[in-house]
Amino acid sequence: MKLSNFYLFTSKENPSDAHIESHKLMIRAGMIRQASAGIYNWLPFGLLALKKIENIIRKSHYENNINELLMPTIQSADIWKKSGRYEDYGQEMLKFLDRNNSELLYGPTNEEQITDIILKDFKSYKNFPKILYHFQWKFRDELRPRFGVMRGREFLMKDAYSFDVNYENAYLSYAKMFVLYMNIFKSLGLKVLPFNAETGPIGGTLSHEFVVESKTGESEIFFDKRAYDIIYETELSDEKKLKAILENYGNFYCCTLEKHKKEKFEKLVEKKHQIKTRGIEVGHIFYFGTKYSEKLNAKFLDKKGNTKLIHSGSYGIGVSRLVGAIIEANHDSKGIKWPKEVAPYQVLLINVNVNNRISTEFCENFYYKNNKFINILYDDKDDRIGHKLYNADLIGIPIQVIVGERNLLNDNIEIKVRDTNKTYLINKGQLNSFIKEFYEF
Ligand code: 5CA
Repeated sequence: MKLSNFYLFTSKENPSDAHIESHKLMIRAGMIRQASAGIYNWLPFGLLALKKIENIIRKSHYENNINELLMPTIQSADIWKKSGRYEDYGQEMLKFLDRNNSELLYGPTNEEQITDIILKDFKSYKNFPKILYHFQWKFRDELRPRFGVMRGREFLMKDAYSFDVNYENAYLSYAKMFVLYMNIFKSLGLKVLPFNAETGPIGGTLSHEFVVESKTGESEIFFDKRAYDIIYETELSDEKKLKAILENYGNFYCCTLEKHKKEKFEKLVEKKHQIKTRGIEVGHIFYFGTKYSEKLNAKFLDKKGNTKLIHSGSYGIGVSRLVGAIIEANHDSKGIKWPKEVAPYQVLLINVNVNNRISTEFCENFYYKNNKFINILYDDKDDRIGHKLYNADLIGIPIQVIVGERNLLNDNIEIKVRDTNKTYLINKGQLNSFIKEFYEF
């Protein structure tokens, strides 16, 4: 993309209503703009980041035989009345009538909707196990929407739902999603810990929250820092290992405020390993057994021909919140530092002076030759170099390639790696291999 074509409007001013760095930077880097309280327009740069994250998540589901579908944003009140949550969910649910006076709602989550889909299809134990998921915008009329996309009223969630014939198998699906989610967060370049958590309005008996440490996070967390040493990588088909990971993880104290017991924490965890801090919840998973299948009558025939209730769990990732969380964990005073895994562009090619024939010729040539293979944002605008470099640090593309006549006359090019803020002068012939090495492709 040429910057002259890109719809990118950055700003130097810190928005007065933004209190955390990720919110300020998302506004200043032209990623989002508020439409109304807790509701945002995703401008092209923001949307690129969101889609990048979405696609990384999608890929790992695809590789593990997990089905993507798409349920609507608008749901019928009928299924929520059956589950009992139409009243229980409270004021966070946005309810309205259509022209025929049918009661509708903007989905805050999808346990009822997905159960209503699968109960028409699952007949026999042979149909199990299955996991389905979608990416969909949710609406929750939060009392205090704040921190930009961190706590929005409208937000993008990736929610998955598992279906099994009994507790043992459902536990396995839960362990599979637990490990899958830890792997996904790692591939997004994020350091995440799972915490024992309350089940809240979703219900159920088993639940974990996935949290990124951050002083500005909304959750209070208490944990044994050795929990970071657990390795979660395993084949998701290896049932024994999956269960072992979930159980082994339980060896370390990791609790959110709701589950935290001060005496237990101090007794079980040596002082030097104790961490009390705050964090951002980027995912939350639940095992709720037959809670919804009972209410909505979702059954199947077992091997002996007996009618049984389906066992389920649900697994959410806050996709739009992740954009904020990634920036919260990766920035400095100048701007964003995208981890290479999720960067909306891989390279920012900066033409120091667009009126200079030598630098322009090099840039155009490099851009047209490589744009198909490397994701390049090409700053071809007629701006002062100071302004270009200021913007480059603000939008945080991992590699800045700075092309000016003076260096080119010595066959050199300047590169700045945004993560370390280190600059390198390299021979122009080595540019491609520098980029390839950096991204390991
Ligand atoms: N149905 C279950 C799991 S699929 C569910 O709704 N879980 S949840 O309520 O915990 O939400 C899942 C994730 O969505 C949270 O971990 C969080 O990352 C994100 N999320 C929840 N509320 C908001 C919000 N108001 N703004 C942004 N993200 C949110």
